[in-house]
Amino acid sequence: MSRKTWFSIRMRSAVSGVHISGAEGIYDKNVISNIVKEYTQRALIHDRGTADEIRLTIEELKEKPKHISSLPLYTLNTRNPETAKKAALEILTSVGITERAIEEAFKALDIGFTMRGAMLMNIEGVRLEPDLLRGIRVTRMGITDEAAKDLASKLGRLGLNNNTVKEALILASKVHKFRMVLGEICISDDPKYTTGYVATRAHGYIRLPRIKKRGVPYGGRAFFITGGEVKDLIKYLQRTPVLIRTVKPCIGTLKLKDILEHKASR
Ligand code: PML
Repeated sequence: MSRKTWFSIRMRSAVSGVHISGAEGIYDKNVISNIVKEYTQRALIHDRGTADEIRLTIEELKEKPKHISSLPLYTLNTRNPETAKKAALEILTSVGITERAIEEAFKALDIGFTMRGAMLMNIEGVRLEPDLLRGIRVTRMGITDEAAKDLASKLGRLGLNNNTVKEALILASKVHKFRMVLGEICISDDPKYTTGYVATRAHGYIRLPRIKKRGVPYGGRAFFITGGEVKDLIKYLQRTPVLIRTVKPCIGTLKLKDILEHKASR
């Protein structure tokens, strides 16, 4: 029996050199042309503008994707950037990340431009990625068709069945499968999208509405890491193909105390 061939399809679009949208997934060969059409449309009709440059990469995977489950998803009812930051501090310090590191991450995310990839920080806030301007871009992740249906239905019940939430959850689920990663904070660079998230393996993916003010055109991601070889982590984030096959619960709004008391079982 021949082995199934998977393709990683990645899209990045820009207007006048400024990034406006991106998408990626792992797909069967038969659907490549449909996905190319879908991603191209997405770049052309993005509400941040019509792309004048669309880069598509279609690459056969030489390695069989690892199957993983998604992080469970929750939403906190944070009312403004201050309460969102306070929640992020409480959640991330509860897994051993220092306040200093979290403050450093918030400062770097508010510096006024968006890096192409994520920052890697140790739990004291020291940056560890080799290129401090580009960061580390997580790639080669996707979701099986069956899990995608399940995720769409779970998110649909919460009114959250959109590409932004799905793709961020898939990315975070890949990242947190690697034991060196203790936590993550993410703020969208879309000026109209004000919900960010923090994630840990212990708590899951926790959405933080109103983490930034409307109109702010930058954001980014920071991964807090501990122990192990940074180069192994970078190789995993950039090159190891991962497919979500099981979808953990997606729950509506919870209180911070519920999140802190109830750690996810993975
Ligand atoms: C991004 O642009 O990749 C960040 C998306 C954050 C999504 C947060 C959410 O609504 O769950």
